Amino acid sequence: MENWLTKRAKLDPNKTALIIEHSDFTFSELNSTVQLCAKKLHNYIHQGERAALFISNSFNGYIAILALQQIGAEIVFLNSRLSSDELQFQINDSAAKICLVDDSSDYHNINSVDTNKFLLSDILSMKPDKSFKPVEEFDNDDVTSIMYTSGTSGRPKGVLQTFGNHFYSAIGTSLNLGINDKDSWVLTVPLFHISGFSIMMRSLIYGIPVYLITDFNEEYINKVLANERATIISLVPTMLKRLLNNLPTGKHYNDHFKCVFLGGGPIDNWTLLRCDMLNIPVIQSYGMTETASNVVALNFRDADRKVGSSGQPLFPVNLRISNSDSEGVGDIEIKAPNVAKGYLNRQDLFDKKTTADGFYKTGDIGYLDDENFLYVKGRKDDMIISGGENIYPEEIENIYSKLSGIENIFVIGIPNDDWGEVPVAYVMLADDAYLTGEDLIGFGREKMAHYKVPKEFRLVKGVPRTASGKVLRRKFGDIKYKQI
Ligand code: S0N
Ligand code: AMP
Ligand code: MG
Ligand code: MG
Repeated sequence: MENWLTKRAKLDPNKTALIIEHSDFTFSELNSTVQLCAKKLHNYIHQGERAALFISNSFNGYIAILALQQIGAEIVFLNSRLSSDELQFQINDSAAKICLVDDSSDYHNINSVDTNKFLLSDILSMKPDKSFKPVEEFDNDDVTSIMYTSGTSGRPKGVLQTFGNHFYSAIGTSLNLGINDKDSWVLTVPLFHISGFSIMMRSLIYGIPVYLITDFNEEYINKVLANERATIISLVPTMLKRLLNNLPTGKHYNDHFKCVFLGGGPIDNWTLLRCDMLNIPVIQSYGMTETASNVVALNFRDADRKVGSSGQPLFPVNLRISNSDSEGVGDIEIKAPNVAKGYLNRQDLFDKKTTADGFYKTGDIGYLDDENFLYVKGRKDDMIISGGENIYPEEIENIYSKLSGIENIFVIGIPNDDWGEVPVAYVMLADDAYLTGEDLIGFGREKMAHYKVPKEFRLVKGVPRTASGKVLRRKFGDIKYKQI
């Protein structure tokens, strides 16, 4: 396909592409700004090389992403909440040639990472490489973005997302939502997650404006939704609840507002009911980093009738339930052109998650009703979702087991009103050890993203196990413990 940005700038030069606070940019202006940035970046990074990005949802971050695509460099998206160790692993694993750092983000943790770092503001004041030419084509099979995701064993893996993945994802989404040229999308989910980056790609593919929100501030976002001509906003459940709790009484969103596009984790029926009472349409969706955003979503016709369902598989998506029990509940498997190419350096692990007939095994459990609507029931593994961020107990346990004084530690998720779930730890200390909760929290905050640090440490003598010794995390509710 022709380069999406230059193509869109030709098709809709004068249409608004990006709105950020009080400034807006047409596709033609966006294109010129991006091309200039690409010329400057081209002094350091070339086609086929990899650049890591440590950015917040800023204007410079947005431009840098698009500029790297113009160069034909692969973008390694770093989650800005990660610890230095976690960032260092991803920089090394991806062999990123440079790391671009946003001035407006809190770059404390990236500072101590050993890599070839550049502040975006410094790049922007550099001399352009006049010989630079943008890539002519975005090839369906070319990787454009890499996003790391954890798992039950080992270190996080870089998910390889191609232009084709993003294209089919955008097409499936628009066929479902019925996007037209009057639509616009509010981008407040992080750009470094597929929830956020996919909105940028949709903007180019559909030719619609993005309202870029730099910081998640519920009051400000409610004002944008009330006063601007914004039609869609992507949110995770935690964000939606915060918006509802800050909605001025009786205040509705603007007349053109179509829906909250909700994803990233399960939502409770009470919140959906509140939205219904407030006349805020919610379109639930289901998707993941490995499928370059949603693969299943509700539609406007059925949203009220199918409360609790994530919707039907999108047009390009083939979804099936395998190994189902007598109630039809089983493993959710997906075959679609938006399923990622694989895991960087760990194709073996991706292959293990792919069936012989080419379906991706999501690790999620659910069922399809008689009208093919999906109900997600949970996960096969013990993954915890806190505010849209995934936490793997095994990862936390591995880090803590290296702390002297800890004999054994197990992490589980417990329900939490704000975050959906939060991690708590069950700890067995060595005989002569003395560790306070503060020590344990302090250790965790150094080593891992703060959202992964258990909210509570519960001192126990042992944990429930099966006869064969397998830990029964689902029985932890019965254990007597002392909080430390
Ligand atoms: C909810 C958010 C905004 C909360 O962040 P906030 O309030 O801005 O935090 P900070 O001010 O930075 O920090 C304050 C304290 O809060 C801690 N903290 C931050 N986040 C979390 C968290 N998630 N859990 C627990 N604690 C958290 C900070 O650590 C800090 O504490 P201290 O001071 O102690 O450090 C933020 O978490 C957020 O942006 N969440 C959303 C993430 C997200 O987008 N996830 C989705 C990932 N999945 C996908 O992308 C696939 C699905 C998908 O594509 C999709 C998803 C949603 C909608 C649409 C789609 C789609 O298909 O298109
Ligand atoms: P990530 O790869 O970080 O985007 O996480 C994707 C995971 O979030 C999925 O595999 C599911 O476990 C979970 N998830 C996404 N959407 C939903 C949903 N609608 N209901 C329940 N869980 C969801
Ligand atoms: Mg904040
Ligand atoms: Mg996640």
